[in-house]
Amino acid sequence: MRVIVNSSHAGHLPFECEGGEPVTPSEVPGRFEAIRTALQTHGGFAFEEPDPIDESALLALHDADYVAYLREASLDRTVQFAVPSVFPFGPSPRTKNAMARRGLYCFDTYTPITAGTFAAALGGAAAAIHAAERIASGADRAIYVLTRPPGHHAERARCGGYSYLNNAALAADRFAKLGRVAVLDLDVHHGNGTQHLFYDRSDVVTVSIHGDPDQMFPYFSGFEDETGTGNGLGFNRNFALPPGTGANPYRPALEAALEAVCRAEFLIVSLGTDAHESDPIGGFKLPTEFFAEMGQRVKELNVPTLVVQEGGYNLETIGECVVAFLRAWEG
Ligand code: SP5
Ligand code: ZN
Repeated sequence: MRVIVNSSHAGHLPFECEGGEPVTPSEVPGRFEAIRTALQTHGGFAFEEPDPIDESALLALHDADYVAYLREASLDRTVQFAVPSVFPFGPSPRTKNAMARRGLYCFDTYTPITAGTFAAALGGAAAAIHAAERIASGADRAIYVLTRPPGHHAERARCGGYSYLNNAALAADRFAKLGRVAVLDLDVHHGNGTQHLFYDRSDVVTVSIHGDPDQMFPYFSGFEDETGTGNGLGFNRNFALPPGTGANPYRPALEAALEAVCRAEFLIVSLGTDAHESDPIGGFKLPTEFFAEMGQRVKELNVPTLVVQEGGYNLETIGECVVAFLRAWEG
């Protein structure tokens, strides 16, 4: 299987602030290394770098002023970590003040902009777009995109949840020019960014299985009554499961989600492995074998598939979960 790797990831070294306190960051470069090592050890994966993309490729889904903010905040080294202290709610703020912009373009304090953030995020978008182009051209039937930071929480003009640019959504938007698209989000956190970007569109079906937002991040999005709006009504599905969910209660949600995406001509899987039983922040109880089962069920849909890495924070098990999922496409 072909793997498109975002080597620019390594410059993104986050700091994580929770409840006003610094906590050990979860979204670290070691995640990428652990997955790559597991894929190499398993064998059968061909690694490839993407061609660089121009920033303008992001504007299909992200606002130009947001992209400029990410670039400028990464270049501005008067602070080590750009983290919001104020969130300017209300009518569009008239100030261009740096402090106001941090909160204008971000919805949490988990998602700092550091010196390497923009380059790392841009590399992830390049990897996803490159993979989409290979699948669209028929060069590959399935591709895995190995990247960090993740993307599925990123909205049109807001970062959050360790995500800056929505890699999976950028790939989906490419595919949408060619046929029916579905995004299946298996990260334990709701893919709020992906839902938001396609909420009023019928050409990209968005389906997410995740921890109940009443009890888990991102809290403001991911409820089951969010089904789309306007032309997109009926084209978004959420499966919100309680914390502690294991394989048996997860399986019916998976089957319903597969039914919702099976008519797509192009499929994108936002693969977080943070629903694994060992994950330090996920709280679900899926064993490694269940990742193999999920990969197998997705493969059986027999749709060209782009698997994009999202979350997953246990460095000891993230690699085996990804390998288990991708094994279905072997040989
Ligand atoms: C892509 C993805 O999985 N984003 C998840 C963002 C969740 N952020 C909230 C995590 C709160 C956990 N706090 C404990 C931090 C210890 N490192
Ligand atoms: Zn997650």
